[in-house]
Amino acid sequence: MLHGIIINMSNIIITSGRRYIDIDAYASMIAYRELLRATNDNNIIASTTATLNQSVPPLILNLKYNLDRPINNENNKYILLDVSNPSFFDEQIKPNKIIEIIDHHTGFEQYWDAYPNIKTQIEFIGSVCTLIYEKIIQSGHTEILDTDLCKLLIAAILDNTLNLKASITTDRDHKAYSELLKLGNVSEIFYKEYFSACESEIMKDFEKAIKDDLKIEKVGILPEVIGQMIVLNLDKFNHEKMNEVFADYPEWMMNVILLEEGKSYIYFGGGDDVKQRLEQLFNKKCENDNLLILDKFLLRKQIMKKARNTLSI
Ligand SMILES: [Mn+2]
Repeated sequence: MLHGIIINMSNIIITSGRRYIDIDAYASMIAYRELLRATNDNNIIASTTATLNQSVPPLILNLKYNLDRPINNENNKYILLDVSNPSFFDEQIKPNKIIEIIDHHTGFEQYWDAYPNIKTQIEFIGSVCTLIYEKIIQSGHTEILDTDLCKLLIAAILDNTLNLKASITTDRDHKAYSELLKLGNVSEIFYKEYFSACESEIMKDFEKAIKDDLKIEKVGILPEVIGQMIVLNLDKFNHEKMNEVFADYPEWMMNVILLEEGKSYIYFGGGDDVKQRLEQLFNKKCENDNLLILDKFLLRKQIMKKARNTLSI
């Protein structure tokens, strides 16, 4: 008898992207770990070597579920979530030890077709957490969906679909969201709590948050410098500080997405010329000399795409 000695057991490491990961990666890694622990005898670990970004505020870190420490072992097998582009994999992974990939970023489906031994699910959907939720339901292990695990999954769906208002949001995301609210007995205003917590993190260093995320690129008739910030509403937004960040740029715009209203507030600088160009691009009159409001929000990448397409006409 070999009591206490574990034979033929692997560590299965659930991980995600490198450098920075968001709430979708964080929550899906934890929830998938809980599912595999309920269905599998291996040692299941959810770990990252990346930094958690502002979408994982203390509100989330204080829930009862957390990530594990990375374990280095030759026999580790790896599952990758929320990433399928091999250039972005967590640095701890060994490429020949990958057993499964689940992602919602498209583009690498064919690449993975060449590796039939790796189980791959890549679907264009709002959040990887929606896919994990569906796996939990299909497995019949709904008992693992307690309030805290539901909150993790809900927060990820809210973040990745921008309060379920982004165009990438599917019916499956809506379904997962509403069922998770019920299963976890989570309040319908949890979205406010979650987004406010993220905003508080951003507002700790408002200027840095804008500067670190600037796109400086000449696209069509857009100003060359474009910032973006996603907030619940304008309550904590500091217009003075925003103007300071852009003071040195002759032309700029800042896409402030208001999740509650579902609108983009496009602040800009650069005078009448920029004003006219933006009015032309969006086919909409400005509110005043520094603001244009879009009734349905657009992400910066969508605005840049629109400007590129307009250019080619
Ligand atoms: Mn994601």
